[in-house]
Amino acid sequence: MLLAAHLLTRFDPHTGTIPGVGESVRRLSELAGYFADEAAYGAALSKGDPIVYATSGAEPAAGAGDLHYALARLMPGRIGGEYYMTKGHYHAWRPAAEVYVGLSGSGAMLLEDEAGEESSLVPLEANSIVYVPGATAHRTINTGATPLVYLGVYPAAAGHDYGAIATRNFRSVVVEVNGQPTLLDRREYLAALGQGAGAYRHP
Ligand code: PAN
Ligand code: ZN
Repeated sequence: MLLAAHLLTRFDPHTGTIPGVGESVRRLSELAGYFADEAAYGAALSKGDPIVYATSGAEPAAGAGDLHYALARLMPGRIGGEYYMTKGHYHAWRPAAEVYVGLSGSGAMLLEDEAGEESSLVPLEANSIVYVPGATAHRTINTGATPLVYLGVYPAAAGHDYGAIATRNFRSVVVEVNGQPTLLDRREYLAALGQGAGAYRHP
């Protein structure tokens, strides 16, 4: 049955908001343990608890062939050298892929396979589409000076598994080096920060 109310959604591509739909907000305090530089994280939090990102989801239907989608607005900023980013996750149903469409701002997606052997940094900005294959951990990073706004579309059955990333994080970090977004091995970055490999929780 076609339910007209579910067929059309208008949104603001500069704010990533859907008029009349509430946002789910992630503040800096909810990202404890995600940023590599613990001293910089503590210092930033002592000054305030800003919104790092906000999402507005739509779940029109939940049948086997249905799709869900979410708009997100990721704010610009850094913790130490590391750019503001999302928590990142696998889909609970591992085969579920996702399509990301960049709407405004500029950033990148950090993608990692589950075996922990491959990391890719793929640009995400207006007029770009990133395909996230199944069984791939995905995190969005804002490398620009304005909010990064994007749309993600995924199977209704995907589900979100945050546990693996919350426990061991991504193997790579994206940090600003000489003004450029740079993909570095987490272990090496932690060593350079003087935090040692003890703070690196990937097996
Ligand atoms: C996106 C993400 C969004 C927020 O809609 O949910 O970027 O990131 P986290 O969920 O990692 O906090 C998506 O990938 N949905 O599947
Ligand atoms: Zn996802």
